[in-house]
Order: sequence, then C-alpha cells, then structure tokens
Amino acid sequence: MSRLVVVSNRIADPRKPASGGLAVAVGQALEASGGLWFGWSGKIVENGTPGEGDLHLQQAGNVQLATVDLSREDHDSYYLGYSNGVLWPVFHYRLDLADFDAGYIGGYRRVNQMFAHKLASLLKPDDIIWVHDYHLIPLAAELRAMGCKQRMGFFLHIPVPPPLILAAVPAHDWLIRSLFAYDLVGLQSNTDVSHFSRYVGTETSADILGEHEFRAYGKTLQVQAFPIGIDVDEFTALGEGKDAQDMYAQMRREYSRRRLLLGVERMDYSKGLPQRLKTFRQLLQSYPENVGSATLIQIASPSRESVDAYAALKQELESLCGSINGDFGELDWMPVRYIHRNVARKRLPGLYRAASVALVTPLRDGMNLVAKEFVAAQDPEDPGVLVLSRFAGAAEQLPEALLVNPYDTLRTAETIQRALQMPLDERQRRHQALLARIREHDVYWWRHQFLAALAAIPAP
Ligand code: ADQ
Repeated sequence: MSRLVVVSNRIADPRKPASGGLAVAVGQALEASGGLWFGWSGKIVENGTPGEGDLHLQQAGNVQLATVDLSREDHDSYYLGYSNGVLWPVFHYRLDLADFDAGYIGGYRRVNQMFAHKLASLLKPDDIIWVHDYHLIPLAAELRAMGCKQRMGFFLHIPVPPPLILAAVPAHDWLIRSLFAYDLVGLQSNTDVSHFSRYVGTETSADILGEHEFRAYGKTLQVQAFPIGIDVDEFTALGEGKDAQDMYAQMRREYSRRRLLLGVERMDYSKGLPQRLKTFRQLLQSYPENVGSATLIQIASPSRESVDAYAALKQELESLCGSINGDFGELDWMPVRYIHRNVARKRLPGLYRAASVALVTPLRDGMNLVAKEFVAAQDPEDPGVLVLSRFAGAAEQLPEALLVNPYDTLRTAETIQRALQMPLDERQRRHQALLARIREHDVYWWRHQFLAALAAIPAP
C-alpha cells in the first residue's frame, strides 16, 4: 500500500473530531497508510524573508503533520492577495470584486515553490499525493520541475466559472497549464467539469481524448466530478449529544409560538446574504401572516476580514438587518437575529433541527455542506424544509430540495412561503429522498472515489 500524502493550505489534527467530517475522513485515510499531511502552520512571521519559512514536524498517532510558517509578505500576496483576492472571487463569477494587483502572483508562485521544495524532501518514491484547493494549483508543476514522479491528484473545492470568466484572470493560461502536471483533477459538479472542458477546448491546444480526458503539454489529464459529502453518522451522533440536545430544547422553548428560518455560513459574498435578507423582507411584505410569527436566525461567522470586499459586506448586512428590524420589529418580536460568530460544531445539529426552513441560497458555491448537514440533522418524523440555491453544487445532487434563484427575490419569497406551509407527508417524502442520497454519497464515498480513480492511473 502506498503512503498517502495530503497537501492543503491549512491542516487539522485528524484526532480531533471537532475539525469536521472532511478532516476526519482524510485523517482516517492518512492514519491507515501512515501518511503525511502538509500545509501552512497558520503562523505569520512579521519580518520573515519571502520564500522562506521554518518547517515543523509533529507526529499525530500514525500521521506525520508537516507545517511551514509564512512571512508577512508571502501571507499577504499568496493567501490574502492571489488566493482570496483573485482566485476566490473569479472562480465564484465575481470579476467585479477581484483585485488584480500585479504583485500578488509572484507571492503565489513563490509560496507554491517553497511548499514544493519543503515537501519534496519528505517524499518517498511511491507516495500518492493529494493536493487540495485553489491556493495550491501550481504545486504539482513545481514538484514535477524538481523531478518528482509520484502520482498526483488535485481536488478543487470551489466552482469552475465559464471559460470567458476564467480567461479574464491575468496568466490564466499559466494557471490551467499547471493543472496538467497532475494525473487527476477532481471538481465538485458536472457543471464545473463542463466549464473546464469548454475552457480547454477554446483556450488551449489540448486534445480532448474523451469526456473526461485531455492531452496537452506532453501530459494526459483526467478530470471528473467528485461531489463532496458529509459524515452522516458522525453528524447524527453529534445531534444525539448533550450540547446539541440542549441547543434544540432551548430553541424550542424560545420559539414555541414561532417558526424558525435559519441561515448558517461564513460571512462571504458568495453566500448571497444581502439577497437573502431582501428576500426575507419581501416574505414579510407579501405574506403578512409571518409578521410576528416567523424569525430568521442568520449566523455568519467572521471570515477573511482583512480583504476589503468582506469588510464592505459586513457593513451592508448590519444595515439590512437594522432596517428590517426597525421597519417590522415589535416590542416582543424581532424578525432577524443576526449573529456574527461561529456556532460550536457540537451545538449545530440542535440548531438545524429546531428550524422549520433552512435558507441555503448562495450566489455560487462549489458544493455547500450546510445543506447536507441540515438534512442529516432533521427529525424524519417531522423534518424541516431545505430551500436551496440552484447555483450551489449541491443542487445537482439534491433535486428534492426547493430549488431557487437567489437573485429573484419575489419568487424565492414565494418558495419560502411554500416551505413554511408544506404538508407533513410532502416534507417527509422529500426528506427521505434527500437523506438517502446524502447517505449514499457521503464523505467516505467521496474520498474512496477520488483515491480509487487516482490509484487506477498508471504511475508516470
Ligand atoms: P465553505 O465555503 O466554508 O467551504 P460549506 O461547505 O458550506 O462552505 O461549509 C463548510 C463547513 O463549515 C460546514 O461543516 C459548516 O457546518 C461549517 N460552518 C459554516 N459556517 C459556520 C458557522 N457560522 N458556525 C459554525 N460552523 C460553520 C468550501 C466551499 C464549499 C464546499 C466546501 C467543501 O466553498 O462549496 O462545500 O469547501 O468542499
């Protein structure tokens, strides 16, 4: 059995279940093969030299954890700049929010080179390397340039935009070319695969060998959709724990006479938060029976606050919540409870279960695991309803949710009203179908599918 090496911007200690399903699933595969997990330590060295960083090695059970520090300059250009100021907005179709500062790409390349350099010294010839996400697209190309011949796979957690949006990124051809250094590229949805394929067909001289196979730059690359899932059993067990039960009981007490609508995410412009609040206002206007009887709890945890677009979003949300509460609130009822904090993972299932309707309405999302967690947390006898954006990767897998266009405030409000009034038997039917699919395509299925596809590719 080959050793598995996982590389991601941030790593988690796989022994701590609080890290979430993905860390546990990846951690198990690492544990089984005596693997290595490599990434940034999270430490920023204020006066550090760009392109240099200390390597830290630590053993966590059967898994070796290797992390590297970043200098302030590298952190700002690689992480805040190119990864989160260019790639994140563009891949979420937001050219208007991208900051194409010409200085960022140098930092991005430099950190990928440094990671490759540090990692190469730890590799064995028959390792299987699995790289995660947009921070590390050129990592394989850098490793190949150093002579590494191991099998390498890449999974992109965010969407792939249509070709002409991708083509707006300065040096997009370099970026996509560097993907060809991998043997396998995994994407979240079929839409993403089709965008990638159209980009390759129009913007490169690659040969399209088959629906999922491309040949260019002397390399064959396989590209396939592997929709990521959750650990349903872990989440169900969390739901049975004391913290989740207490949360549920508290919510039911507080909202005994009221319906609860719930949104949970990182505060990110891809999640469609302003549109959601405007839709909730519309709901109160169009269906006044909800005034005084429906409450939206919106949890939006702090995220990337030193990137300008995120600071602007925070202000917009505060103002929208303030105006809805000011216009509709009563002495004993506030329509929106907005919380700018994280909810502890062990309490989350209780909150999901107490909600009648989940509003998962991103403008774009690679997958969206909140949608799947909400379904997994429901009482099958009396389940809540999932209102899901058709622009989340999860929509391809979850057609029994009520799918909406989050830009269409009127019709989304109509759909939320339908969710609030949905008869019990329809709720049960939809929930059963959703849960079966989420169970079948869970995070272990995802890991297995990806690693099996990678292992099936002959070593170069
Ligand atoms: P994210 O954009 O972070 O992930 P998502 O998949 O919805 O989005 O959430 C990841 C996890 O964070 C979930 O387990 C959720 O419970 C937790 N979480 C989010 N907000 C929280 C809050 N306020 N408090 C507590 N927990 C919270 C990226 C992509 C997604 C893709 C994932 C995995 O953007 O599209 O689904 O990676 O590939």
